[in-house]
Amino acid sequence: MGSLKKKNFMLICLMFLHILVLCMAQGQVHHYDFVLKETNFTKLCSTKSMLTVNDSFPGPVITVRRGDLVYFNVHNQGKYGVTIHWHGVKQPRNPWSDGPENVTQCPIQPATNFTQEIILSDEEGTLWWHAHSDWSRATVHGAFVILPPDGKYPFPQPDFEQIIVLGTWYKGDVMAIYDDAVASGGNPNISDAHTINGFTGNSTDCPTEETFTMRVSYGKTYLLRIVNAVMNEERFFGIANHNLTLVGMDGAYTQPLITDYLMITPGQTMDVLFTANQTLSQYYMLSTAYFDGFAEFDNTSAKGIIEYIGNYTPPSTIPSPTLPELRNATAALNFTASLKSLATPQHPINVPKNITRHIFIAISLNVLPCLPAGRTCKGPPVNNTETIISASLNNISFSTPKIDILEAYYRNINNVFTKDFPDSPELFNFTGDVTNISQYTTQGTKVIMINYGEAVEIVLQGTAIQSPENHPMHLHGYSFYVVGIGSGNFNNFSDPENYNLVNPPEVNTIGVPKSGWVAIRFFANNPGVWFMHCHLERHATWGMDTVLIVKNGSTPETSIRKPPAYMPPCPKS
Ligand SMILES: *[C@@H]1O[C@H](CO)[C@@H](O)[C@H](O)[C@H]1NC(C)=O
Ligand SMILES: *[C@@H]1O[C@H](CO)[C@@H](O)[C@H](O)[C@H]1NC(C)=O
Ligand SMILES: *[C@@H]1O[C@H](CO)[C@@H](O)[C@H](O)[C@H]1NC(C)=O
Ligand SMILES: *[C@@H]1O[C@H](CO)[C@@H](O)[C@H](O)[C@H]1NC(C)=O
Ligand SMILES: *[C@@H]1O[C@H](CO)[C@@H](O)[C@H](O)[C@H]1NC(C)=O
Ligand SMILES: *[C@@H]1O[C@H](CO)[C@@H](O)[C@H](O)[C@H]1NC(C)=O
Ligand SMILES: *[C@@H]1O[C@H](CO)[C@@H](O)[C@H](O)[C@H]1NC(C)=O
Ligand SMILES: *[C@@H]1O[C@H](CO)[C@@H](O)[C@H](O)[C@H]1NC(C)=O
Ligand SMILES: *[C@@H]1O[C@H](CO)[C@@H](O)[C@H](O)[C@H]1NC(C)=O
Ligand SMILES: *[C@@H]1O[C@H](CO)[C@@H](O)[C@H](O)[C@H]1NC(C)=O
Ligand SMILES: *[C@@H]1O[C@H](CO)[C@@H](O)[C@H](O)[C@H]1NC(C)=O
Ligand SMILES: *[C@@H]1O[C@H](CO)[C@@H](O)[C@H](O)[C@H]1NC(C)=O
Ligand SMILES: [Cu+2]
Repeated sequence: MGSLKKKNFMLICLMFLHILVLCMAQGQVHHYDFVLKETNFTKLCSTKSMLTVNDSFPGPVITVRRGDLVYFNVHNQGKYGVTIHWHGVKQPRNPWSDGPENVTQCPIQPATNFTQEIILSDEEGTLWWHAHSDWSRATVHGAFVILPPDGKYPFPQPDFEQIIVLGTWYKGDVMAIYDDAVASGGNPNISDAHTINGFTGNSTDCPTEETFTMRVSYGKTYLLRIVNAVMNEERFFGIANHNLTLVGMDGAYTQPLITDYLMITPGQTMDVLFTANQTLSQYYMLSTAYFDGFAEFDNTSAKGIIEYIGNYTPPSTIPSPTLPELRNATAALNFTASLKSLATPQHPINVPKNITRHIFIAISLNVLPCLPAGRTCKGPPVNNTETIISASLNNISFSTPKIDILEAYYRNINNVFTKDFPDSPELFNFTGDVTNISQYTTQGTKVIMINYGEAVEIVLQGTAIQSPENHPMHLHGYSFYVVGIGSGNFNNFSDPENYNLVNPPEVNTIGVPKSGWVAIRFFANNPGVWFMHCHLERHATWGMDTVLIVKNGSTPETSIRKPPAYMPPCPKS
């Protein structure tokens, strides 16, 4: 699993408002090689070739400690250009290694390699890595575990740990599904199954398929490190007859939350304890879809088995947990609204209280005209006119450029992006009757410019245009505090009065409730070019994305680092 060179290094501290923001770290240096290549896999009794890292699905687990420095040399032995993103790693001053295609780098072309430098700062818990180009992340992803430096958790020490990666399985070639959807302008084909650690579980269609099984000893406590790598639906998750205690999320600790189900969105990670103290037997671990929109979706569940070690007759029917019904937005919001950060002196939080930059972003599904003339499009017809499906933030559907925005920003290359993403949308009754609001959107590569050190609040407002639904919004380069969440339209007067500024959860991805809103806050203390997007892959493809450029501060320590000697080349403009 890669060589480990022990070498101490120091991360420079960034001071802002007398608060240590990106903390001093003294860690080890690790080197790993990732080999991207096509590998044959057989699941659901059908074989396909797919892109993997080192032949594995899910990919290799990387385990390091808080404050370590990790070099990944990504060798592309596949058929097309790819990039890799280190999801939830803040990468202080180092957007060069963040990964999103044509935002911070051009693709790593076949037969080339790119070494990414991953700078861990205050992240502790579970994160993950995944491809960040087209839909390649369906098969290219894995867990990234960041242990406490001294091995001590701020909760009772578990006896064992288990990684749980929730994934999506397509019998077909994911790249072909993506290409077809882009060509037709319609909904992409839905997936065929959901996986737990790569297992689809057996079914009547394919009884030979194996089910993920976790053997447990009576009386022991287990830490599950859950990664939601699913492509297009949020998930409910639970274990029959066992409560779960959420203790961490997105690489930060939470106030312990005892629950019988989780609602975890694509892009989120959750660290959960459970104690094996029930009658010796087998119990299902279950992940079901949570999907509250109008589109067709893959409603298959993924089952794993918790199997007690010992002498007993296996049950004739393995008990399943009772999870909320697939469309239960109330149950989803209840879980998300219950999240709190740990906020102790050992694990402090730093919530901005005096906001200097207010941004309001309306999130919509939309359509665009079916062009050029003569094209056949499979978007929803509007006034009997064919359309292609689109999506937007503040009514701008993000157009991905052909040269990365970071390069264009750093080297002052014109005509790649514009700096005019609006701080607020045109007003309408976002979650009310939208029949008179045009479903058509505009397109552009518009970014949000933010001054270094600004105390930022972004209100993310879901809308009812085309299909009101939950949107897991993810921000690169930062984690943020979710200070408020609710249904309906955000009220600028009454809602801030109910903000949680005491122990709001600190995350990198948050599900904006169906026809609802969330308010997030962070200090703009990490200069760089940072992608922000919905982590439902179809929505990101349709343009539910934008970029935050946090400008340099006044010193070298508050400015973007120099680029590495080698970056994957972009086409000549
Ligand atoms: C991936 O495979 C390469 C070559 O087979 C190997 O050198 C490397 O250590 C592997 N990386 C991981 C993370 O397992
Ligand atoms: C992968 O499977 C295809 C059939 O789906 C087969 O033609 C090919 O030879 C296989 N490749 C390897 C390396 O096994
Ligand atoms: C990796 O890429 C660099 C820069 O293009 C090149 O010099 C080097 O030979 C490559 N190494 C491997 C192992 O492919
Ligand atoms: C799946 O496997 C379980 C045992 O692990 C068995 O009880 C069940 O009958 C199998 N289901 C199907 C549809 O093959
Ligand atoms: C789960 O927690 C609830 C509420 O705290 C409690 O009523 C219930 O008995 C617990 N169930 C188990 C199996 O521990
Ligand atoms: C099982 O463990 C949980 C978590 O520690 C605890 O709340 C519950 O009371 C225990 N149940 C039994 C039957 O011991
Ligand atoms: C949705 O979940 C809530 C809270 O868990 C529950 O009270 C309600 O009955 C559920 N609604 C449906 C339609 O299942
Ligand atoms: C979630 O639902 C439980 C049980 O109905 C309730 O006690 C709790 O207040 C709700 N929490 C939130 C944040 O809505
Ligand atoms: C809030 O920030 C503004 C702008 O930096 C500053 O002028 C003001 O004094 C601050 N207010 C408080 C209460 O800190
Ligand atoms: C649909 O047609 C009606 C009647 O001609 C018109 O008023 C409306 O603006 C059209 N809507 C769109 C979105 O083009
Ligand atoms: C990103 O840019 C490359 C050229 O570097 C281009 O081939 C590719 O299509 C672009 N990706 C997207 C999603 O537009
Ligand atoms: C917005 O729409 C909702 C739902 O139809 C309605 O209850 C509310 O009164 C509307 N708000 C305004 C300001 O029109
Ligand atoms: Cu979305």
